[in-house]
Amino acid sequence: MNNSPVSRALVLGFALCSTLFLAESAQAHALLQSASPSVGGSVSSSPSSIRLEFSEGVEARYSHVSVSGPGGAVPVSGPSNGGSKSTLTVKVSGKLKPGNYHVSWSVVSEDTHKTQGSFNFQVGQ
Ligand SMILES: [Cu+2]
Repeated sequence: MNNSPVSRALVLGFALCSTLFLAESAQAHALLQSASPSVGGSVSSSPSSIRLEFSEGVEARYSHVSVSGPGGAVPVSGPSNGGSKSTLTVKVSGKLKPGNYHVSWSVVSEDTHKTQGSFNFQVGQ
């Protein structure tokens, strides 16, 4: 049995970290709930905007949404909170030609936590 002060300190440190980690993961973070166009889905024609719905309120001014497609980066304006604090919308400038598009988002939720992710959607068949 190793019962030295050092090993006890290590055990205490580990227990403290575990507790903090559990407390942290129990808190709500803004996760993507749904999107329009839908995650992994396809739309028949170019969308005029892209809407992301999160699990909690997000700060539009500290959040970023970027879109890229067959022609490279897609010019978008926003994001802004559309309708509710948990929704972010970007307006698409111009028309998206058929192909695969990639949406990357990073948001700061109302509890100041940062989360990020990405998804794809398709325009055309
Ligand atoms: Cu959080």
